[in-house]
Amino acid sequence: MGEVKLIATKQSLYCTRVEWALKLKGVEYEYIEEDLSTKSPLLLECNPVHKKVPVLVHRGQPIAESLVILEYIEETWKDNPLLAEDPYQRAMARFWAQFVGNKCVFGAWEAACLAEGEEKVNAIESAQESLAFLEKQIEGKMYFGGEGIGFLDLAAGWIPHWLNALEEAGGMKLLDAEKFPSLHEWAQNFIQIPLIRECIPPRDKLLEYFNASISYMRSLATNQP
Ligand SMILES: N[C@@H](CCC(=O)N[C@@H](CS)C(=O)NCC(=O)O)C(=O)O
Repeated sequence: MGEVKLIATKQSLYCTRVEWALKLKGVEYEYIEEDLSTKSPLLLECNPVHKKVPVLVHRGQPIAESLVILEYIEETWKDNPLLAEDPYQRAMARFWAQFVGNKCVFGAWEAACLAEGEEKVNAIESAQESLAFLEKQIEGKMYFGGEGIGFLDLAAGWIPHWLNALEEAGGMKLLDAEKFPSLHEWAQNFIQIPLIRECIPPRDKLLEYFNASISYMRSLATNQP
């Protein structure tokens, strides 16, 4: 299928979901670590619109945006399908994957960045409302994809590792095992899978990154006129 390159950073949940997909499909690829503090000419050339990682380059053609890349991988390498045959189920997997990015990731980030207070309590409540929707999706199932890891599992795969570190850095608990028993169990199982574990960044590095980012965001809020 030709040459595959992944421009990425190790700590990015968006990049890791792409690495997971490539590994699940058994696709060989060259990993190119990007330094986001000094973006490389390669990244700027491959993703001039957003200037973000991940970018997958297949046979010299760049593809950006992690969910778009997942779909490309799914359409290009047919082994170990990530999406069901049924169009409705495919549509639902895409819908919830977008929801994870738009509501769950951003909701958790917003709650983490707020210092203690009423606003933080409200943000935590709102982020948990989003997680409650995911809880409904995973109830009674081993994976969001059913019997095996699917599209939505990869999109939600940041929960066990990234969210866990973000909770510590942000001084909050979102994935409460009692409130979200099925999601909690899925997270515990998902992160134990060797192929999944293989790609995750060290927790201490993630925590360091979150602590620094949260301190910065809180300092901006404090210094607002
Ligand atoms: N919606 C994008 C988000 C990608 C993203 O936010 N990447 C971050 C790293 S986690 C990035 O490249 N940030 C650099 C920047 O914002 O300048 C996706 O799903 O791929």
